[in-house]
Amino acid sequence: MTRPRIALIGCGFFARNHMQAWAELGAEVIAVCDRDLDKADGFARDFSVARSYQDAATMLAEQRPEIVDIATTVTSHRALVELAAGVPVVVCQKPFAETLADAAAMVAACDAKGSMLLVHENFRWQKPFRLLKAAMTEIGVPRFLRLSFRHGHDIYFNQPYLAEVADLALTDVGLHLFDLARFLVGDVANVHCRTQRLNPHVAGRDAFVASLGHASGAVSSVECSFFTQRDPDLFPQTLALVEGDGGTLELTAGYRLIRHRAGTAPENAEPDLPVWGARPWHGIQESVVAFQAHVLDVLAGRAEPQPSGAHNIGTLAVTLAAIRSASIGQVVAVDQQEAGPR
Ligand code: NAD
Ligand code: 89Y
Repeated sequence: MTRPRIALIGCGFFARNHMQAWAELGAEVIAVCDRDLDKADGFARDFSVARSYQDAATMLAEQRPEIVDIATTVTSHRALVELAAGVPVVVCQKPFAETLADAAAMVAACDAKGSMLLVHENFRWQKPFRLLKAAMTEIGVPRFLRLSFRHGHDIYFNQPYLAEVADLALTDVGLHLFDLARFLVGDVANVHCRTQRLNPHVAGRDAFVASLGHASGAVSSVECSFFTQRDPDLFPQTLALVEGDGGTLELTAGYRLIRHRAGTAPENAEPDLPVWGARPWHGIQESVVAFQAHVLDVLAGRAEPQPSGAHNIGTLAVTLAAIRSASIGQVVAVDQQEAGPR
């Protein structure tokens, strides 16, 4: 089979992981683009890419890729996804959109042109969560989920723009956690959320605690903090506990998957360190490889998008409901029409 032609838009901090993962998978990035041409030229040099561009429209018209990998920040997503519609597979980084209207427009644009749209939602592709999801067949119907992402890692060093985001915790990692909750337990009907602003050096609310009511009647407790002082620091691990009718599973610090059953030893769920990776980011980097392998499967017709843009509208709806709940101090219903398919 010939190697699919991939074009990447946005040559910033996180896109380096995309590029390394495409290389590890033997996939060919034929062109890269950044509105800052020096960055695009730098990527082309570092990753031996034939062409670099400053303008995404020109790149797409000249290169006719089969996959467009959009690795820019959220404000550019709608225009770039609408531009890319018509390419067989379009991948957009998270946060997918700032509003449900933008997200719906992106899904509609891709549907109209026959493109498959995925959101680069890699937390569900992390090894601990792949294992946890598989193990859930052992515990019956899930009734309670706890997810906890709490650390003090200096995320602002690589991603300085995060220091200016008003609802930082909810829109940067909260949406990953809400996607995990939907992946593990199913649709969310309503949410109650409290936010905190803890780090005096950042502008936004950098911690939250949310209680999710699932359509099934299950309940999730989801929390995130970017200002937790502990040594060793847990970044970027998400701790989890799932209780089902027939048993309990837990992901604990140090990437251990525990089956709370007599005589069962913990399973090592630590992601491999990619040859190009670095600790502690391997927890995320390995999932980029897993997610992008899935994108290749989608292009080849071997898999359905996980998650699709349409599914991610529902995750955005939960995130926006959590922001509203925190601002009004009440439980907020997640409109099921806006919540999209599972
Ligand atoms: P960044 O600012 O370092 O890089 C973004 C790049 O996109 C910049 O170089 C910018 O010039 C370029 N760009 C913006 N608009 C463009 C346009 N219209 N055309 C061409 N280039 C354009 O940002 P980053 O830290 O790499 O983050 C990118 C996205 O990745 C963010 O949305 C962030 O939330 C996400 N991210 C995801 C994960 C994850 O685990 N999934 C981790 C980190 C970051
Ligand atoms: O942007 C965030 C993400 O998606 O994963 C971790 C991160 O890089 C910093 O919080």
